[in-house]
Amino acid sequence: MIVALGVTITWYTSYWLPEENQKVVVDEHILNPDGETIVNIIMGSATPEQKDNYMPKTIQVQLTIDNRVIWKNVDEVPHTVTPDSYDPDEITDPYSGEFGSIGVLMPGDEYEFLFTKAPPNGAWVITYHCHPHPWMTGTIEVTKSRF
Ligand SMILES: [Cu+2]
Repeated sequence: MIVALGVTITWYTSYWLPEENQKVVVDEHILNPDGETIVNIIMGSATPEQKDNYMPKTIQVQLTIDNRVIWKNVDEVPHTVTPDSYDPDEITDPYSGEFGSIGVLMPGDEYEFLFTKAPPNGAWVITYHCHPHPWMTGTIEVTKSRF
C-alpha cells in the first residue's frame, strides 16, 4: 500500500506536474540565442543633468540572435529597471513572465530577461525607467529574426 502510494506520488511529480507547469512552448533557438544584449547603467546615472544612463538607451533585439538582455549596474548607487506601463498585456512575456527588476539593483548587480515574443510584423516595444530616478529612461524593441 505504501509502495503503491510512493509510486503514485513519483509518477505525479515527474509526469503530471511538469506538464501543468509548462507555460508555453518556445523554439529552442529563442531560449538559447546566439548572443546577448548588454545594457550598462553607467556612472553618474543618478544625476538628472547627465543624458546617458542606460547605455545604450534604445536596444533592438532579435529573437534567436540577442534576445537575452542583461542590465548591469556599474554605477555606485542602486537603480531599477521598471516598465512604464502597468498593463500586464504590454509588459508580460508568455515564457519569462512580467518584465522589470524586483526591487533595486545594487551596485554590481545584474538583471536578466529573456524576451521570447514578437509580433509577426513590427516590434514589441517596451519603455522603462528607473524608479528612484525617473529621468533615466530606456526602450526595448523586440523583433523576429530576419533570417
Ligand atoms: Cu536610477
